[in-house]
Amino acid sequence: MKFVDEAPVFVEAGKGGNGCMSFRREKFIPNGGPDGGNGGKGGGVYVEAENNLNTLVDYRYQRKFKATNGEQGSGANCTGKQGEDLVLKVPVGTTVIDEDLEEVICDLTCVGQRFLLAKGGHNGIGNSCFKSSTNRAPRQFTPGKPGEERNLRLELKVIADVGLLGMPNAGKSTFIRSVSHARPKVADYPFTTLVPNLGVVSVQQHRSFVIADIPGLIEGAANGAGLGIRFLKHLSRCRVLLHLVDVAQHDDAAPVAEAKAIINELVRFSPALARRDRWLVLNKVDLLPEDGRESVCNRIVSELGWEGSVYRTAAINGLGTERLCQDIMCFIEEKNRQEAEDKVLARMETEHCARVEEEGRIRIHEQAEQRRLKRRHMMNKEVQFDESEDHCKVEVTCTH
Ligand SMILES: Nc1nc2c(ncn2[C@@H]2O[C@H](COP(=O)(O)OP(=O)(O)OP(=O)(O)O)[C@@H](O)[C@H]2O)c(=O)[nH]1
Ligand SMILES: [Mg+2]
Repeated sequence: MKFVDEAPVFVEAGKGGNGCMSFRREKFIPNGGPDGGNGGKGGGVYVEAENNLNTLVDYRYQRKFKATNGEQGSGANCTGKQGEDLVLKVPVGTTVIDEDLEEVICDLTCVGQRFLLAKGGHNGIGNSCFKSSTNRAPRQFTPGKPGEERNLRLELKVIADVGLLGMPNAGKSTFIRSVSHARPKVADYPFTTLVPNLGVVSVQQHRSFVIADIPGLIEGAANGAGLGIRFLKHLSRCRVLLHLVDVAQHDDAAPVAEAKAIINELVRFSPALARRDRWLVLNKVDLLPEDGRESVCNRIVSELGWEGSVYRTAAINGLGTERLCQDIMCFIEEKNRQEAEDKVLARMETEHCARVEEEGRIRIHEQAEQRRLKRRHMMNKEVQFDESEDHCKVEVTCTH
């Protein structure tokens, strides 16, 4: 199935049904009086988080969603039928943004959460509601009101506790395969992974966390190189990031240079994301000679000036991965405990996530804008080129 993590949609709630103007007309009942019923309310548009959805692929082709209108009221004081609500089912982790106001409307973080996106129009009032002692035969009635309309953008962020970060071929997918039951493709060429993959790591019974493998980053990703930086948004809610570095490369300087490039891209994407807890994972140590392993790893750490946690792993055979997973589990549990006890901390964490998302959104938007300008520039160039070709042809025909 195609992984779609962004979709623009247009939602329109149903219009309220008109009120009815009618008078009771029956044999032997003179002056039956007004009996026009009210219209039905228009249906609203809701969004709801569903458990067994993983992508926004359902919103890729259908972009317009309209709830049904309320029906018109009728005689004999009959109220029109209400419009049916429309519920857009989305995966957990979806954020709904108002495109026109650039405002987050809601964030669906658990199954079953539901939000109203567009309110159905009010129903019109029938003439029987206007009767009074002084107005016994009212001819007034009101029309139904139109439903709300909104231009929205659905954005999905996979919900994971741990995010993998690194250059293509660093061994991210191999790592997730070795610690979970996820089976992303692994190959020795760059950009094997094109969409995020999730895996559940079970450390013990009832102790597990979710890990996300995202496509590799390269230098210049913030300017659109490789697959760009848009997948970094999936790391915005992770508790900890694992920065995987391939330590066994032909060029001794490459691991440090690549790690610096990744940090640079991370900062350019979102300084708040760069401040998240990040652990350095020196992968592929099995390819280093056993006696020189320690010194190579130490050199990389010191050249990077890394002060946080460092792990040495060989994802291909599971060397060092178990201890790393144990430490991650303890770290996540400790963070959860602290946040449960300290509400201020929990609020700061939520605000931090929101900041990462906001910064990321701005960056992705800028990148999309740059791409659009570039494309327009190229098209203009092509048109100019075509025109100059036509001139040449004309000149040739003239000389003949
Ligand atoms: N020897 C050795 N090879 C590894 C290790 N980890 C990964 N590899 C190999 O490195 C290559 C790339 O691994 P992947 O897991 O696809 O790398 P990735 O980071 O997911 O790459 P992209 O999906 O392209 O971003 C594969 O040929 C793996 O077999 C390791 O610990 N030791
Ligand atoms: Mg991969």
